[in-house]
Amino acid sequence: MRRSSDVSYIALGANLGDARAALDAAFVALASLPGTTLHAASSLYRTAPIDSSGPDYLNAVVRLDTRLAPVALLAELQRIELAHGRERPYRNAPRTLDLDLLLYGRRHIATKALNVPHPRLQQRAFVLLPLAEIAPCLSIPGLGAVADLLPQVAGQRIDKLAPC
Ligand code: PH2
Ligand code: MG
Ligand code: MG
Repeated sequence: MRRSSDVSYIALGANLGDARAALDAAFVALASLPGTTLHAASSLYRTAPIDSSGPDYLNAVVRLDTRLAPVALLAELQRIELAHGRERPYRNAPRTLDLDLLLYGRRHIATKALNVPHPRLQQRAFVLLPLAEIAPCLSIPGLGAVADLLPQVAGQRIDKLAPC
């Protein structure tokens, strides 16, 4: 495990089964990762599927401060997805749980397994709104201020859920 901590942001999404239970369990699983602190969690958002199908999604974003290297963190995200019955029958299929590594510090990573910043981040209200909620002053490497990206996704349906 690496010694110093890095700030990473993870997008959570689900639209099959009990999506709220899956996201609640994922918050706990992420907070329990080795060398990792859950620093902030956004509200839950109900969102229209984008380039996907099935029921509305529930989405959220968390900030993790982690000593895990990016590839180790990705492996942990995939392990949690699998523990929640994630299947991949086709691209963007409805899913029980999706955990996407959006940002890892100010790193640019382009490998077969991992692309950071997430390549479609700026096209998606279900990512940008929860991200802006927990990191309103964030500057995204290569894209600039998160607040400046919001107008581009203003047409997408997204509703913040009440906390209880
Ligand atoms: N995830 C996708 C594709 N489309 N749409 C919504 N609303 N929420 C998602 O999490 C989502 C999506 C691919 O991961
Ligand atoms: Mg995704
Ligand atoms: Mg994914």
